[in-house]
Amino acid sequence: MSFVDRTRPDTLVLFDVDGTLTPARLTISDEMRDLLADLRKRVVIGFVGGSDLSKQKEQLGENAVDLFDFSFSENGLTAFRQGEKLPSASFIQWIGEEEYKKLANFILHYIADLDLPMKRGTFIEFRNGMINVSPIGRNCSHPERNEFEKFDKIHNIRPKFVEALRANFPHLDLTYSIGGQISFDVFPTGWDKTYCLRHVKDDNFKEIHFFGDKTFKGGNDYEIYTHPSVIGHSVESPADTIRILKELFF
Ligand code: M1P
Repeated sequence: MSFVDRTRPDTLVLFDVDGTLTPARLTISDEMRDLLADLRKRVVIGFVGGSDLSKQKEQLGENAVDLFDFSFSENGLTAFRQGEKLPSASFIQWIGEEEYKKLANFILHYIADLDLPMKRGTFIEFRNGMINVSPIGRNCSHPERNEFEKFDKIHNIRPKFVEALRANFPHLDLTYSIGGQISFDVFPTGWDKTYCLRHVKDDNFKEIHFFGDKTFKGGNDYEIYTHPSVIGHSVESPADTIRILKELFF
């Protein structure tokens, strides 16, 4: 299916989710939803986030996949084009059970030895295309996640954890990406947000725009933001995204 109903059918605009379309882990505003619906009359739109689809639906709405032409969860390891699921690759198949077991055991031991003000549950979230590691545990409350983020800024819990993983698993070609507030993603090198670009190749877009807030080196938007085929836009907040969209496309 092509995009001939758009005024600019050969332009694709991709958005990061947290900090770009919504505040971190919170829901999309009516203003942003309406603007995207208008934008979709002009160009082709998609989202690409590190989170899995269930979290993205909490933020963008249960019908997230229908509101966008392309939906990319886990950097595009789970992907939809106009509501239809595209083929995906699997982290566990890539790494193998034996290596994964060693990695998971190391992570859980490391967290057991961490002295944090609080710990909750779900320290490793096993996803299709990556694992997500959270020292405090993913099922902490919203105030607890804000508190952990502040604590981490002072004590560098996550950067030190990532260093320990790099030192102990040098033979695994893994990337560790601190994209949110309480966790980091672990995936094979190359399975960053540029992974999603392979799903849009056959559409031969003349322009691909990307909006993200973590566009600095080390941020989880950096690779796609600096990709040679992509026009990158660095934003500070969803309000900033709205401002730039209005300037560029309306
Ligand atoms: O989208 C950015 C990140 O959002 C969440 O991070 P956190 O829970 O730490 O704020 C996670 O879903 C993470 O995988 C994702 O990269």
